[in-house]
Amino acid sequence: TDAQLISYLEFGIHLAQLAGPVISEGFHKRFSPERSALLVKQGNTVDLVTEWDQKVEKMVRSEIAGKMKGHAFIGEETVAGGEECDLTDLPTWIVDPIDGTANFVHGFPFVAISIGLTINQEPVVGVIYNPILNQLFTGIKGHGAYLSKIDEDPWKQGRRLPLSYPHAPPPLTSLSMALVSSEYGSYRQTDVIDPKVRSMRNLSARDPSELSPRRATAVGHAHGIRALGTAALSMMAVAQGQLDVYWEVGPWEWDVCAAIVIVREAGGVVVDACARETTDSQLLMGRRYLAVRACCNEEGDTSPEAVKAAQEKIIQ
Ligand code: LIP
Repeated sequence: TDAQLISYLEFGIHLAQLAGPVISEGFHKRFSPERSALLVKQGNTVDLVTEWDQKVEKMVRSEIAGKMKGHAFIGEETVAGGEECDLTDLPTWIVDPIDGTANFVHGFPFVAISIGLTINQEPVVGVIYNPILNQLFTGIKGHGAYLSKIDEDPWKQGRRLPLSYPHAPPPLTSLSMALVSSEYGSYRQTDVIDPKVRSMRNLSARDPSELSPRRATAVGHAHGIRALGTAALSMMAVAQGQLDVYWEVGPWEWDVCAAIVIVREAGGVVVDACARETTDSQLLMGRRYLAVRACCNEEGDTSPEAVKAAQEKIIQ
């Protein structure tokens, strides 16, 4: 029921309130003498895990086990530790304790805990909290998405997403006006990186056939490409209307579960980046994501042409 979903969102905010101070403490202590203990795993030299990722996940997981009987849990560090975590129809908390771990290690302040809830394998509640910038993003399926501070009531004191400054951004009918975000990710084999580089080239390079102004506005290159280092917060930039498009192949369900709810509740779309037809469960577990901001066209929806254009530019 709606009341139940609201109580799950409140519980998600409670988890963010517990985790926030621990993440902040780690972030600010990272140059202290104990910093040598910061990295706990470096099998893949760019897929970083710190003692704070593990500490936060342990804390959140035991709080869920204690207070949400019968619910399941999927967490980045739990899976990394070798536990089987299949997605079932049970209410399932899908958590990345620190999304943007490389940012955390380097002191780039885009780090967040991402807490999603699925019911019947469908993302229904999302809570994303960046404790460094004190930004709390929340969403419930069918009830809108909000940006607030951690100690505020999202509905009474928060701002509904997408933000408008004070006017909504214009419709996004092609990529030629878009600010696009993507990532190289943590798999750096050339056969993974090369197609991403080609997609970025397609998005940014100016083709001689695009020199005529008429054609340039139809299919031209994007205004710019950004890489924030966190799937969750990149998608929150899309939800706010600050970025037009986010796409990435490679993130996991804990990076995007909460963000899928929030982007959609902010009027945007999240679909398979390779244009496959998917159920929500296949999308969530599929590791290929394309999010496009709301654009308030005549129908009030994100234009299907913009989504199609993005998919065509990106697919290799
Ligand atoms: C990271 C993502 C990032 C992606 C990395 C990684 P982590 O999550 O948010 O966008 O490019 O591959 O998955 O490891 O910082 O939790």
